[in-house]
Amino acid sequence: MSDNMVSVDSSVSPAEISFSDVFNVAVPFIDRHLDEGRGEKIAIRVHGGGDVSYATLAEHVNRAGNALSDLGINKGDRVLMMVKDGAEFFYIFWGAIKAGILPVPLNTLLRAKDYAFMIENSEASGVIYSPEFAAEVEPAVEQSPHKPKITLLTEGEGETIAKHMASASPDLAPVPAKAEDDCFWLYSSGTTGSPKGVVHAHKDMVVTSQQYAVGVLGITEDDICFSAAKLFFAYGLGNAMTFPLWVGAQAIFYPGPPSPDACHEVIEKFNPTIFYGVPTLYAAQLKSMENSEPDLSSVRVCTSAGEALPPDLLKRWTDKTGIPMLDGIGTTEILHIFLSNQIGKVKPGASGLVVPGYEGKIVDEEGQEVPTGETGALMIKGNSLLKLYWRNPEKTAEALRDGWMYTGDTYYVDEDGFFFCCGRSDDMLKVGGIWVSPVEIENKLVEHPKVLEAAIVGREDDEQLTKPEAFIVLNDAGDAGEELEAELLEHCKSGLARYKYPRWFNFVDDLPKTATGKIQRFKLRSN
Ligand code: 3UK
Repeated sequence: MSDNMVSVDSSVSPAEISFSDVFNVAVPFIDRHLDEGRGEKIAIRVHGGGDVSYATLAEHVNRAGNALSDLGINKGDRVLMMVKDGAEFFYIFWGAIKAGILPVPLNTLLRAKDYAFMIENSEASGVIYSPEFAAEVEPAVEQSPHKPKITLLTEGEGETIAKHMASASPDLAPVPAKAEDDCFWLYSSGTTGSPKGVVHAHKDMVVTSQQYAVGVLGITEDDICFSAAKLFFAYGLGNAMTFPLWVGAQAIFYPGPPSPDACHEVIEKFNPTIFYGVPTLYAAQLKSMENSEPDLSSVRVCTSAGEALPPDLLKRWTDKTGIPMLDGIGTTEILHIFLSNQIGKVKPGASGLVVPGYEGKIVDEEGQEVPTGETGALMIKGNSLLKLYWRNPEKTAEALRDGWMYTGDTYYVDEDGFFFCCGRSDDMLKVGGIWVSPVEIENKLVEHPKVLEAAIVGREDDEQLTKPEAFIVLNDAGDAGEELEAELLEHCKSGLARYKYPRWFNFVDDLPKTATGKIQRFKLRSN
């Protein structure tokens, strides 16, 4: 095989994927489309913005890669991206990879404190951010003891990557790499402790695209992809970037918050064929459709991930729209979905079957596989697992066990091979598909002068979707009441990412604890 090639043998199931010895993944995802005659085809359409062809995409990727190198960013360096959905995200992400630099897309809903940690932890050489996020990114760069070589806006006034790209060369040879080499990072959070840098290799995006997008969704170059989940989530990154680029399809972007009405407007305007959402959004879309009748007929399939899809929500969605919805579970560490329902093979309440190419098993505390129908820890094997958590050998060893990934999810598998989710084995919550650590909200609450202790647990709302509930011990029980609730709500919202606040408050006399003083959150859960 010549350099930078990947070959897929689909005559066998699961398809066999092999890589050339020299392999930079930017070539098959970006440059290949020019060789295959897609230069004029529109790759990216942005609501309220323009269209970008595959030829323009390839040129801007080269310019971005050159601009980063010209600015003194070296091979292997990390560049943090707090970048909104749109073409610039593609340019920076792929330009970095083509130049051998590691892009690290970050959740754009985070706060300065979170970014300061990530700048320091990754020892980032560069920080590139959309103007919309300046208020959190700029103080983070100030606060961090580690100073990136460059801090650049994507566009607008002042020093921007766009200006550097304009004067950079439009030609860039891919930096030689290997399929197993570090390619990009994402950050993942845990119950306690700080977020962990998840290191992915060049091959991983090929594996997820081929195994899930082609294997399960049957994606082709005629598809048009629209993901309500943003590009900085592993879910969105696959949905709207790697999957369409893998087959030469088209992606649609809406740069703002994905409200139900905004999603409906985008679907009516751009006619996507695949829509990727999360249960919380689907529930809100159904609510909005009580008063409106959006035309969703372009969509041939929608996917649900990030949190479990309640069977009732699935039923109401299919009754109302007739569009098949596939629940599937993925993780940042495995990069995308590894258990999924399939078109024509859906069991309500199940996360689905193992995606061909992965292996799944349920084990007990000793690591022994349990019989069908019994609950245990979900373990996954496959070719897109993280290489390691950056500078965290303990967590890496906990997660990767003899080539299997310990997901932290509790599951059972039925006689037909469908996997059913029974919750997390830690106290982490998924709220609207996004990680929420109970400890982080608890710590914030305890910062309030009237709060002595706090515990956060997940509680299902009337749509069976998990939201945070607070149990609070006050210094002075007499302060309890609606006024204090409002104050604590504001306190959380002002210091934490916007989605990390309790939806219910309970003032209690004490919290259940172990002999060693650890809060027993499971005793507070009502479901
Ligand atoms: C939970 C689910 C039940 C589960 C993700 C699609 O969510 C993604 O990645 P994260 O790292 O979170 C992973 C955790 O989220 N989860 C995700 N999907 C489901 N639980 N049913 C589901 N369908 O606890 C898992 O361990 O944020 C989703 C594709 C790529 C992803 N990274």
